[in-house]
Amino acid sequence: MRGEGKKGFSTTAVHGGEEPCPVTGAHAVPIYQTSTFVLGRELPPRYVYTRHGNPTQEVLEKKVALLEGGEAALATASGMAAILVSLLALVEKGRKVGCSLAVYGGTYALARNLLPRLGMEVLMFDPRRREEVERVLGMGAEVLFLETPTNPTLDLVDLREVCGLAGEHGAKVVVDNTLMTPYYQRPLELGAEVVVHSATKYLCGHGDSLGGVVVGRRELVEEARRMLVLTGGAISPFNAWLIVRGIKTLPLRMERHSRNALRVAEFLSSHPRVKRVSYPGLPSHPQHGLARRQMRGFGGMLAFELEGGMEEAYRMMEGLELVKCAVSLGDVSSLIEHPASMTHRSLPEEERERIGIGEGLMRMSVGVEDAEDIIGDLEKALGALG
Ligand code: LCS
Repeated sequence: MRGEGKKGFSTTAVHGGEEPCPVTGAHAVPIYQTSTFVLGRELPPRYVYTRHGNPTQEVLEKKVALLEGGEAALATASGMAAILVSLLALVEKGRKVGCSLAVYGGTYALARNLLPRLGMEVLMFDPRRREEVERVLGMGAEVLFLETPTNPTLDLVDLREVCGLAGEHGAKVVVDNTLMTPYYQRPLELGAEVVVHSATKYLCGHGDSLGGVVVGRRELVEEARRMLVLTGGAISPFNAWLIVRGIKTLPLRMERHSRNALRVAEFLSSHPRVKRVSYPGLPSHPQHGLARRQMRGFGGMLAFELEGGMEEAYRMMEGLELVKCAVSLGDVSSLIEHPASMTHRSLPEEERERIGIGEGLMRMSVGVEDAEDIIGDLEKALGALG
């Protein structure tokens, strides 16, 4: 990860894309909380209007581009905006795009309901199965969109294999790297064309702002920027600043999230009320070998299944005190949710079942609290199920 003349990841997380303010010498990044910029004779002007670009947004863009190892990046108002403009930049009207079934429910709904209205032909597929990847490529998909690990089931997609197959067909792969972050996984190095993020999650890290990022080659990012200017998904300078601040501690937080998640996964695996635990860091995960090759750590997300279905899932969540029932993830606080009725309710039941989202499945974003306290809370709530 350390190239000629390049700094290490943690140094880049703290300093990348930043320089002292040339006017005041301020060391911390200034928040340019302005919608517009006074114009002179300079053509083209450096900044015009915050929907087109803003110096605080630019720091976030440069930092994430460096961390992902991409040429350029675009900051957006949310992860959904990042996904939309990256696909608008890559897929022409009438062309085909393959979208993984195993993605965040909002992404699924975007692919099913909005992209076809914009003239794209969407082919849903399961990227964990080689024959399905070959099927959609054979049908003419020019772009494949996927997440790994998948949300909420924490299955993995072999990025080298899928990007290799796509390359043989002249197709490009867009990877949503929200769950792992560039600290643990760098898809561009494995052959992806574009990386997108919901920066709302681990990049921000504190659950207090929405944001997104698109990373890739400069021309592609500039085309995504043109799409963003037209669709209006600019990030507010204050949210960009919160995410810049969050990224400074990304390596520290990811290590703690990961360590805590492994302990929680081990605890849940040994609990009699729990049928199955999915965490890439557990040797029992069917793709643990791939996880070790493809990722530098295992992250803070896990999924587990209760014997008693939805009723038991809700009873368990009601018994928790420290761990909060909420959607979203990547927060310093531990969060838990029920995908079938919350994040993934937009999927038809048969598609939910196909990708492993049963009525008893719970998704947990393990926070950075003391592991003993998180486990104590889970133990009490599971114990109360009787
Ligand atoms: N990609 C992934 C992997 C996500 O988990 C989410 C949101 C998005 C993109 C969209 O990002 P946003 O626009 O919200 O910044 N995931 C959520 C979740 O799991 N629960 O609530 C939101």
